[in-house]
Amino acid sequence: MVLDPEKREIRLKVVYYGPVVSGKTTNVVFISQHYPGPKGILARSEGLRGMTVVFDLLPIEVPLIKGYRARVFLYTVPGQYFFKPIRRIVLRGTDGVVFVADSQAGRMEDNKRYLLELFEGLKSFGRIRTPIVMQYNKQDLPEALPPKEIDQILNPYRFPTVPAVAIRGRGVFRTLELILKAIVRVQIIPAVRKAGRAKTS
Ligand SMILES: Nc1nc2c(ncn2[C@@H]2O[C@H](COP(=O)(O)OP(=O)(O)OP(=O)(O)O)[C@@H](O)[C@H]2O)c(=O)[nH]1
Ligand SMILES: [Mg+2]
Repeated sequence: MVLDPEKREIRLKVVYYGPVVSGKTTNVVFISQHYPGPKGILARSEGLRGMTVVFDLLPIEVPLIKGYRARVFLYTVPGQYFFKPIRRIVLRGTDGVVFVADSQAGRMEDNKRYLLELFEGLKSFGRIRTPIVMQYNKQDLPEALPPKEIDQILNPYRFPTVPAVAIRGRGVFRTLELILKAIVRVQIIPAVRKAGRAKTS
């Protein structure tokens, strides 16, 4: 996070993380098409069958806190396994993570593996306390497990969860709202207070 008290500006990074074809890009595409506030252009790096090869990036402006202009940079990681080093690089400096899990029963091992990889990545940057929101995507598919069952498998940590059908936009903005709220609570409010104290002392 960058907080500039002179310009009254905050810059944040949110990363959509998760296994291959879980729907990370679909989330960001939906936001780019339907977000009503100010937004930039979605930059996509599309490879074979639409799979991400480096990252996607969408900048949006969100009224997060009074008196500050908050610019939020939404990134997705490439989910194909061999892009692990790229996922690590994209994760650097993130203020919050949306973990997009694929709800289908057969994808639980993959979800677990990527969640552990995410923890490993955050740990390597000393950021293990980064806020995380779990999105259980593809709830429309016949093989999808109900959110409560997925919680038992993936979420003993009790991160906030959102069931979703990203392809139809279901759950997409709710997920974004939850991760931004968590970032405001954990990072922005303390940082704004600190900046205020620095000014008055
Ligand atoms: N049925 C269904 N399909 C979905 C849903 N969300 C995404 N998809 C489809 O799943 C496929 C992969 O979606 P992407 O958003 O490209 O997945 P990704 O996580 O960005 O994949 P990588 O970039 O390879 O990591 C696409 O064909 C999407 O249309 C959903 O909620 N339900
Ligand atoms: Mg993608």
